Amino acid sequence: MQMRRRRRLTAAVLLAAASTGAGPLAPASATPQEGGTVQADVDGDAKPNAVAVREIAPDVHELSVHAGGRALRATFPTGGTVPLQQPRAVDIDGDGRAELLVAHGADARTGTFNVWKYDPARGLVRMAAANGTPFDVTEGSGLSEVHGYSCAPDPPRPRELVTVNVELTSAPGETTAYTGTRINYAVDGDVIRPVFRKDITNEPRIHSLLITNPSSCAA
Ligand SMILES: [Ca+2]
Ligand SMILES: [Ca+2]
Repeated sequence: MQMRRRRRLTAAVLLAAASTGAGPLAPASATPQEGGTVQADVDGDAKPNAVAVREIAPDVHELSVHAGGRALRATFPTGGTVPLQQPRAVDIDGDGRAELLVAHGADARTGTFNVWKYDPARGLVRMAAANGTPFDVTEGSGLSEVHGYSCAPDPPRPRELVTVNVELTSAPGETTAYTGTRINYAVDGDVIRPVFRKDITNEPRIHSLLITNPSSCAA
């Protein structure tokens, strides 16, 4: 399991090194695959903006957003062959402007997403962790691991993104128990910073700390 985690972290580092963020269109493949278009208000004017993801090469996807009278595009590498998914419109800071969760990695049980936002001056911006690497959100569960996200309204504080990432730490034959973290994050410009961390140690799957509700992040 640790090996798997290291591979995932290594992939994230490689992705950060290889990524160019918003950039020119990559050469289109012969048969681009469409991931579907969703509507999200990325600029906060109460009118929907068209948002889409498509595959332009076997390991390159393109995010496109129509906003400010322009069609904005950003390409990004995926961690191998990643099935196309519709982008997810979320509002992780509660400011009325949608951020976009865009899948860039997947395995049998989990999907990994980057967070993008629209900036009127800069176009599409991929949000980063405090160390500058693209911020990842992982979702998916099996017996061996649980990953999820929520948003936590906590007045008077703004809405915060909450992630849960735990792994099975009980031995075979024992009651299943998980260990990992539940972390609250706040948006600070382009950076998603941790503001509260709760360690989870040998808790059952039904423990409230392991429960997430992605729909609570809806834009
Ligand atoms: Ca809009
Ligand atoms: Ca927002």
